Amino acid sequence: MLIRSSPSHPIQSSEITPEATYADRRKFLARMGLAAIGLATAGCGRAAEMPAAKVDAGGGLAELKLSKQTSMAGGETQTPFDTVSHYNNYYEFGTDKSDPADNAGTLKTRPWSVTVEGECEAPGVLALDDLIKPFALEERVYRHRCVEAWSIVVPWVGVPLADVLKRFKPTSKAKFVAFTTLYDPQQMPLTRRGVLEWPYREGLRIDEAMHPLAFLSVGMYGKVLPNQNGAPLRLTIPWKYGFKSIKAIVKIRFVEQQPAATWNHMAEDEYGFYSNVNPQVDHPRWSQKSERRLGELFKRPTLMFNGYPEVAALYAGMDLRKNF
Ligand SMILES: Nc1nc2c(c(=O)[nH]1)N[C@H]1C(S)=C(S)[C@@H](COP(=O)(O)O)O[C@H]1N2
Ligand SMILES: [Mo]
Repeated sequence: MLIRSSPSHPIQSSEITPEATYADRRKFLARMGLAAIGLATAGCGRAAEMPAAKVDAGGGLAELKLSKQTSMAGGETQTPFDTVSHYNNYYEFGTDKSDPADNAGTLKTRPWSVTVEGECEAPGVLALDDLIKPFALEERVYRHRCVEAWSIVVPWVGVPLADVLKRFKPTSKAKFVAFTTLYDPQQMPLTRRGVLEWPYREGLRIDEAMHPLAFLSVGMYGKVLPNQNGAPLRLTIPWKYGFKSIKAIVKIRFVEQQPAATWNHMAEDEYGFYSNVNPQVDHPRWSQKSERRLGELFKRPTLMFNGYPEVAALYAGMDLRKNF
């Protein structure tokens, strides 16, 4: 997911295909103008400080107690923890794959609170602990595929997104759910370079968000998430390209209209709102037919919905070539 951040930050080389080198530079610069406005007004989205969460009581990489473990990656070999925690996309902490592991230590993940608002009967600002505690933590081994055509298999720890969302009693007007990452230039100094529109935003249609596979992760490999993987709370949507799985969530908003999502908003011709993994729809600049599992030499064919056909019913009647 490499992009041209400014004339002084040329495209950086990477072993995989860059996710977003903008073909239309003028369009991109216009977008950066919008990003500058975002910078000026940022900070408002930050939730108030709440008591410390206890999911990571040991501090750092504490062990998590699991209620159940489910392999949902067809028994495929898990990618080593070291790979998953040192090959990341998290542009708030730099655009090289090794940057987040090097730089995300400045993110303060405790205390942490999440604001839930919009079209729901029970909005609120909850400490992470209060948001997650009512539910038994489970482990889900999921395939995870980046739009850049690399993939990993990860044992995530967390709770079904639907369980968490239902507590807030979304109304019939809640057609979509919008998610926002923390935006704090003190903790994320590299965001001052621009690169993306901050805060990072993503969205799901409500039925996608309520699908049993949609997951909110607080850990991986039995431990609390490393900062670079989205601590303390991130989405894990296994049938969609990785950029839908937003990290460091501070706000969840139920909305009536399709919300803006960062990559889709910056380059809608390259990153659709739905972004279901679909080997039949190439990215305008590279094929999506195959992918490289990190650590493996040869590419493998990419599977429709990333190998999760149970989500197909969500898209019945939709043209998935247009709604890519
Ligand atoms: N806030 C935020 N969330 C983000 C990103 C980001 O840059 N910022 N990158 C996305 C992309 S492109 C991918 S592929 C996944 C990577 O998750 P991982 O580093 O845990 O593998 O995070 C997604 N979530
Ligand atoms: Mo990605």
